[in-house]
Amino acid sequence: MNEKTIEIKHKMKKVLDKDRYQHTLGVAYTASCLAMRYELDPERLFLAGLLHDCAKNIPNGEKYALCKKYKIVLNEIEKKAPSLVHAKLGAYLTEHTYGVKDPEIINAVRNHTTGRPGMSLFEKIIFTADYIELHRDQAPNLPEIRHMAFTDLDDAVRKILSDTLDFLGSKDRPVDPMTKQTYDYYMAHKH
Ligand code: DGI
Ligand code: FE
Ligand code: FE
Repeated sequence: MNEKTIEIKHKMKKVLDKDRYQHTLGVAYTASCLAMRYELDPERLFLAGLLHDCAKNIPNGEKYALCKKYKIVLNEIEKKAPSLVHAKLGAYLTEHTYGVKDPEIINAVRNHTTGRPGMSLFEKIIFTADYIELHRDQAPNLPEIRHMAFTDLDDAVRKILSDTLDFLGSKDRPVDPMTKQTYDYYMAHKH
């Protein structure tokens, strides 16, 4: 691993709590395995996995203050649901605080929570690795989705989105329009 990756790993250990850091390592290793499967650069995916939740442990009030300071535009749902904000804020910090200029990495961090229609392979790997890594144990259908991730990544993305929409519905949480648009896109683009 190159110096930059090791430096970012040390920084994430400092800014994340214990469980979040373990999840982060899980995403990094899972994303690098998926990169091997789909013939992308495993270390680049490892670095994206390390950074994907870099803004997660910032207190909610501070998250919103930082978005204002950095002129990050939030939609109406993001303004009300703090759990969504770490994605866009994390993309900004990836570039400007952690100095990672690789646009694929920045994009993958930005879109890792809601996905987006027409994700790149790189983005789909981070989106999926976040959901299936080893420390995840609450989501339904994990064995099936873990298998799909290595056989048909788009099927995995579809199942993650439909299970996420079911989960949000069951909790009466507002759905980000991007989550719904991503779901509609992948349902309309089956192979
Ligand atoms: O940051 P992680 O916990 O690793 O995972 P994540 O970035 O996928 O964030 C998951 C959280 O985001 C989870 O609490 C569900 C929530 N979420 C995902 N899509 C939506 C959403 N919350 C709302 N309100 N609306 C969404 O569309
Ligand atoms: Fe996240
Ligand atoms: Fe995550």
